[in-house]
Amino acid sequence: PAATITGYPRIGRRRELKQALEAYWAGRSTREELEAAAGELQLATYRRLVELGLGAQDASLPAAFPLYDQVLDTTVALGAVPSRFADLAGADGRLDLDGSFVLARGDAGRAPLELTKWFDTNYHYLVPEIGPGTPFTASAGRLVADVRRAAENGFTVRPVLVGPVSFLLLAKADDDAPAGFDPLQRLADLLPVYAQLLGELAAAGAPWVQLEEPALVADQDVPAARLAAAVQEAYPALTAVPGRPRLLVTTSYGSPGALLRPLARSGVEAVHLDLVKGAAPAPAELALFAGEGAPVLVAGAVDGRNVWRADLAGRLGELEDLARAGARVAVASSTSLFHVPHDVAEETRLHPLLRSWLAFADQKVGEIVTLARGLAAGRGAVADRLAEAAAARRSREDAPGVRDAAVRERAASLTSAEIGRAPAAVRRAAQEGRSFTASGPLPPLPTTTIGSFPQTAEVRAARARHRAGALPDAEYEGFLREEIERVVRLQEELGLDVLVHGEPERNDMVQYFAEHLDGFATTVHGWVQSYGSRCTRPSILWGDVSREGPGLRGEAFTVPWIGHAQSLTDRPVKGMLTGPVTILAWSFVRDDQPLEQTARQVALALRDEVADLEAAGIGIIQVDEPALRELLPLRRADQQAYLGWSVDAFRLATSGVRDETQIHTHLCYSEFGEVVGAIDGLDADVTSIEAARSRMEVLTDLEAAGFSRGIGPGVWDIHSPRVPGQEEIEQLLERALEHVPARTLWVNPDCGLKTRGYEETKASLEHLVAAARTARERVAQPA
Ligand code: THG
Ligand code: ZN
Repeated sequence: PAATITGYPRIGRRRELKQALEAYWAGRSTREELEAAAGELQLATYRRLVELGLGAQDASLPAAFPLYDQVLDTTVALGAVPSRFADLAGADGRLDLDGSFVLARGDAGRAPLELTKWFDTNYHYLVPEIGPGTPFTASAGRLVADVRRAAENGFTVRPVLVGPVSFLLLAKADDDAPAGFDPLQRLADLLPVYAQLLGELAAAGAPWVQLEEPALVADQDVPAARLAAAVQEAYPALTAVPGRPRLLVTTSYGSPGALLRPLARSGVEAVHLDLVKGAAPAPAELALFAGEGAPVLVAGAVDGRNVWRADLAGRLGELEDLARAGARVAVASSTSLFHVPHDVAEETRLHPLLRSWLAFADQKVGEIVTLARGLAAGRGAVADRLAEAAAARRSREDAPGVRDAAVRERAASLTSAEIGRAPAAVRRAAQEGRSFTASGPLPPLPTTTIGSFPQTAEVRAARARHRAGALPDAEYEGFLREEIERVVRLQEELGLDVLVHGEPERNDMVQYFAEHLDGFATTVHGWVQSYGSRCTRPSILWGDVSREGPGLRGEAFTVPWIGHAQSLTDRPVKGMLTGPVTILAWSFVRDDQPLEQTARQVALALRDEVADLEAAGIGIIQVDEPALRELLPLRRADQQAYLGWSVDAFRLATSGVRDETQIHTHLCYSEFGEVVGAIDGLDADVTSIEAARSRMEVLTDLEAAGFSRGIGPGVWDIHSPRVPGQEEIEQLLERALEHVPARTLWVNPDCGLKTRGYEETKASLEHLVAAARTARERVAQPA
């Protein structure tokens, strides 16, 4: 195909897949109804893509419709059933749809597969668990059914699987595996299963199959030579399969570097490169795509991860260069388009000028088709499209708000004094024993929560009614104030030491900030899958950021809620903000300046909010950075620079306060080991982290790094509805005290309580407070 995409949003323009899945899980629909809804969504997608210009019969349509997750689907297709789920497999060793949902969601006795971030994105995949004895059984049923359904409706499609090398690199060793086992050791066992799948797909009428190998663009724990050997083992073996379909191997999210050569020389018919995140191929790499028998270079020229219209003329120039060097070139998206929403035409409430700058999935397909036509038929054939795209980009350059002189001046005139606080020890002396409020100083091992309290159906309904105009501002505000009061009283009853207001006014920890800062826009239908049926609506950061925009007047927007909570109680209420890096990570960010510069602007706006909270008498302020690890570059060589600016942005946001004001931060979803130095560099007085599930293992890393600030390792895993017992929490605290001195240990859950119910929240927090009291008595005993 001359034009293709490597994937498309699966959730549906109106989140039809989410509704169908959740109805099925809730027992409100049958499996047949779920399958019918999913099948209809597939056909609607093909029809739409053909309408947008992709070929109906040349295998340019990817058949990539996982109901939950693409890695899970490959796990199922390979019959790689983890040992702890072995009973779910049929006599033929295969998992059916319900079995796959148990892997995804767990059941009464079993935790689901672990969810982990997919490369440097906000998508989470289900981690395969592979041991020396994990069975592999080709299970092509769903893939074949998808190919046939498409064919019956006139579409020749290209099935998609995670490729064998990435599948094993994305997996973890299962619980039964011996120490030192690494899933890549199973490559030779896996290849015959892929071979069989390829054969069955060819027989079903698929002329091409897409194998995704994104793990090749990231530095791995596995040595580079071993990776190269794995590629050299896998792909020649697959291309030797008789009667196989043609193979397209994709390498999204970066550059495969030295692994490109063995891949391109393996006999596969096409290799996809990400030309947005990755570098343009060097001449020696380009040569791999020239001449008899060379693969097609599927050029990922249109950004699959961001929402800006492409510079079509510039991109076409690059494609022409590739073709001139002798490569056979097809045009594609840089990654699957499932990282962006369906269609910008749905966003009728966006400012028309901003809307004219944007391309969501459907617009991007149009761009790809235009580039392919321009490449084949010459620029003249697409001159009007190129001109339109150029005009949109020019209008962005000098539109009001994109560059704000005051914001730029402020960011440019920053001095290093503005990102530093007094030494941590000086601050600790000022904070220890301080009476933050009339209730007196904090006890040792103070208890607190991460910030959000359960978002009940009532809270969500009130927000929805307010948004729809059915609940007047004053009534909505009154409702929120009552909700805050309820949450404050509950925390007082539970005996927590540092309270929170519970965040009932916030829909999402980023979107809420985007709605209150200048330079951001939010969407109505711009849902993007985060995991399974869960979605977020990333905000669009399009201009210079400040609190000073029209309608904002520079006013603090969190102080009214947090200040209200503080007015209700003698105990200290912790102010809650989302940090600059997380705001960037979970938004679509402008692409016309370095991320570092955008981070600084967001940090300055937050710095103003921090100052206002402090001035309003809030003595403890938490700035969350759960996504700090997420943006960590996939190549080690790039990581230091990122950690430098991201840590600076956090410090810029938080360092404007007095010594006695205590700054907290919260991190989660992380393999902390890689960013321990950065956690220390944030220079927060207290850091709460996810730790319950790993039974405090992360403390070993922090201890080894010499971390000496306040630390709150989570003692309640809030990702599960299970209520931890008091004794269990006491044991976790005892373990924590082996690594952390009592004077710096805090007691808190793993994460916010937004997704929990009140019943388990009350019970768990009762146990947490009681366990902290017991531990406190123990550490108070003179040694
Ligand atoms: N906000 C944003 N990104 C995130 C998280 C977040 N990324 C990481 C992590 N948290 C992802 N987790 C979730 C958890 C729950 C939901 C989405 C992502 C969720 N979404 C609702 C749904 O799909 O039904 C919609 C929420 C809404 O109405 O706004 O439950 O916290 N940005
Ligand atoms: Zn968290």
